[in-house]
Amino acid sequence: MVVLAKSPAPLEQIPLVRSPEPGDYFAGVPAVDLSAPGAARDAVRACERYGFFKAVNHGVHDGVVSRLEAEAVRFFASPQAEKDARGPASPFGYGNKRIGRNGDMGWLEYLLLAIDGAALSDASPAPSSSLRDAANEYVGAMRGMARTVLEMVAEGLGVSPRGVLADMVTDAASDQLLRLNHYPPCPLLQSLMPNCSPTGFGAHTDPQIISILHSNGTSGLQVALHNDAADDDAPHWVSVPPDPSSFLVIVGDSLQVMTNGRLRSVRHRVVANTLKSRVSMIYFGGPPLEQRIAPLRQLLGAAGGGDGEEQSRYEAFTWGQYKKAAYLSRLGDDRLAPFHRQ
Ligand code: GA4
Repeated sequence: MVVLAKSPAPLEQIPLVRSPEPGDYFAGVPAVDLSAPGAARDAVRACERYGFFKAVNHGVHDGVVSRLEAEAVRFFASPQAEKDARGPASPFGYGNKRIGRNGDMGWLEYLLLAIDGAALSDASPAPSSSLRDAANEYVGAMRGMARTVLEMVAEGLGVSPRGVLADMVTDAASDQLLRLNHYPPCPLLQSLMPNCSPTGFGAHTDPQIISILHSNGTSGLQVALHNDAADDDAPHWVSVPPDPSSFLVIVGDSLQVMTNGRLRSVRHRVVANTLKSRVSMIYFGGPPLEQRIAPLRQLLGAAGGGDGEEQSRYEAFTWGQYKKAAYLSRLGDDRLAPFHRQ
C-alpha cells in the first residue's frame, strides 16, 4: 500500500520578505511599568502613538510562563501524525502553515485554543492534561493582566466606570483565545537566499480588544510604525527586540473603535528566523458576541450622545458581526474599513 504523506504547504507557497537587519531594531519600544503610579498615563500614551507597549513589572510569575512554553515546545516536538490528529485548525486545533480559511500561509505551526470563562473550553480540547493545566494557569494570569491594563486605559482616558473596558474581557461570556505558535528555523532558505526570510505570520491587525504576547528569546516580530507626517501609506516595519521577561500588549481593532480611533490597532507580522525556533504565546481578549462595539459615550460630543467634543468616526457593530466578517477576510485586509464614517 502506498501511503501518501499529507502534504503541508511547501516553502514555495510562503511569501518571502527581506531578512531583518540590525538597523531594523526598534530602540524606542515603549515600556510601561505596570506597578508604577504613572502607568495609566503611560499606557494610554503608548497605545495612542504606537498601538502597543512592553509591559514590565507585570507580576506574572516566571513559572507560569515557562510551564506553558515547555508544554508548547513538547507538543510541537511530538510526531507529525500526533499533531495532525489535533487539526486541521477550523479555527481551533492544530494548524500547519495554513492561516485562517482564505489562503493565507505562513512558515509556522500553531495550536489555537478557545477559552470559556477562565479556562480552556471543551470546544478545543488541549492535546494533553499537562498542557491544559499549564494553559489554564497562564490564561488566569493573562486575564488578570488584561483587566489591569484595560482599567488603566479607562483611567488614562478619563472614562468611568474604571471597569468599562476590562469587564468586557472578563465577562463570563467573553470571547477569548489562546494561540501557541512555533516558527521553525528555515536553514534551506538561509543557504539559497541569504537576504530573504519566510513570512512567519503575515501583516495584520488583531480584531479583538487586547492581545498579550509572550515570546521566547528569538526575534521575528515586526510592527508597522505610523507616520502621520508622510502622505504615502507605505508601512515602516521595525523589529521588536525579543524580551522573554516582559509581555507585549497590543491594541486590537475593537479597542480602536471604542476609543474612537485614539488608541490604534497596530499592524504587525512575524518574519521567521532562518536559524532559530521562535515560540510565542498570545492571549486574545475579546468581548461577548452580542457586545456592541462603538466609541465610548464619554469620548464623544453631544451629537454622539456624549459629553466630549468628538464625532463618532465609526458605525457601530457587534463583536459577533465583526468576528464573522473577520473570518471571511484575508489576513492583511483592513477589516475596519467598512465601518469608517465618511
Ligand atoms: C488574527 C489574530 C488572531 O491570531 C486570530 C487570527 C485568525 C486565525 O488565525 O484563525 C484570523 C486572523 C486573526 C484575522 C483574519 C482571519 C481570522 C486568520 C484570518 C485570515 C486567531 C484572530 O482572531 O484573527
